[in-house]
Amino acid sequence: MDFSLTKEQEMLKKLAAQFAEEELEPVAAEIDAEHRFPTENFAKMAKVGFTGIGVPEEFGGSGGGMLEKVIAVSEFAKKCMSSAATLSIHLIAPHAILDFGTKEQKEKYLPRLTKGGELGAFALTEPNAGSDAAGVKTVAVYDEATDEYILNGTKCFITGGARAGVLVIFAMTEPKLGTRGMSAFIVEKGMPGFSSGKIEDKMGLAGSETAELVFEDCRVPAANMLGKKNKGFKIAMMALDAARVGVGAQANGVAEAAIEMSVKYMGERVQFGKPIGVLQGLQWYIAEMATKTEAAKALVYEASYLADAGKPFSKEAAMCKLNAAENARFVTNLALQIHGGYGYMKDYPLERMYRDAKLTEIYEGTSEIHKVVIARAVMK
Ligand code: COS
Repeated sequence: MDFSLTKEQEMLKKLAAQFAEEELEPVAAEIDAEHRFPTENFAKMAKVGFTGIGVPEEFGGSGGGMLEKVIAVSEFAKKCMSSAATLSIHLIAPHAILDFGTKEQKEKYLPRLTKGGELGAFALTEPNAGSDAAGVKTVAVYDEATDEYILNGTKCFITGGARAGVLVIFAMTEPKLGTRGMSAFIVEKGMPGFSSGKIEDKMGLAGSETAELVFEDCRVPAANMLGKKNKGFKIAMMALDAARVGVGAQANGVAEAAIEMSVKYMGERVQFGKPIGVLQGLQWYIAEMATKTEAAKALVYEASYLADAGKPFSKEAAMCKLNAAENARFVTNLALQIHGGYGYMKDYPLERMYRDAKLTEIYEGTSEIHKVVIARAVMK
């Protein structure tokens, strides 16, 4: 497998790195401290075309595929994990609409989510349906008189949910059928009966916003069903496969940045009359951090390659996310250790990166769920 980037991908990498340095890094600490979603940065991402990655130009997108998403998200994560997560999670909705939507749905919603600058959200999780995604209790009942579905239920932990203009949400259309009774819907902000509730106060990724969503007799036109009736669970799983590669990219970006910071610090910090970089114990930390991160990147690239080639990649998505997330926690922890007391202080970005990295082991499927997915694929 050849993972070398094309000229266009190299240009994208450079553009994303520059954007991250000029627009994201300057506010990264502030949005973390203030738990503020940087609306202005999302608008800039849309202007440059990042919010349309993976969507063809005819729908307002910037083209490209999974690898382009990985490149941009990784570069963002080096400077601001909250912004990388915002982009990565935003892209789930337009990609699901592109993959499963009708021509009308694509024409109506994709331009809004790409160059239009509206945030997208993906709402599957509920208070009692986290790892057990089939436990969704939100129901959608068809009203023949109006050709609408009436949605009732509550979603939780939805990234960008309170701000999103267009959301892909999941509800049971035939609850007794379990995974075969779930359907996907495109819901718009402002639809009567749809509101947002509690905004979560999180340990990390504080510059991305996590909301509860409430559906009370929310009427959604039947034309907004995404994909076929009762086929929503597969849409959710396939969207999550792609999303997990995005989390792998976030994890690798933060790990790469932590290594770079550690190497720099080891050259500058003098103890016992010498830079601490001469200490072999710390050099071994760097060797391990770098080796594991290269391996994690290779797995993310492999999953991207398979996805872009139209081949199955569920197992590889789970593997790359599991591995990259564990590595991001491992690397940010050691980087913080190398920085000693300074690493623990808010003056340095490492304590934020450490808190942010932790979430990659939890969201878009916990590490334990990925082991379930991987074991099922390997042992089938
Ligand atoms: N792609 C396509 N189809 C898939 C799939 C995938 N990645 N994973 C499962 N399916 C299909 C199965 O083939 C099966 O199809 P049939 O009904 O035709 O047999 C159906 O979906 C049900 O699959 P399964 O029996 O494996 O479902 P489970 O209830 O056992 O759940 C796990 C599987 C645990 C993997 C799933 O619930 C999961 O991923 N949970 C984590 C959810 C998550 O990541 N949440 C994060 C937040 S999202 S806001």
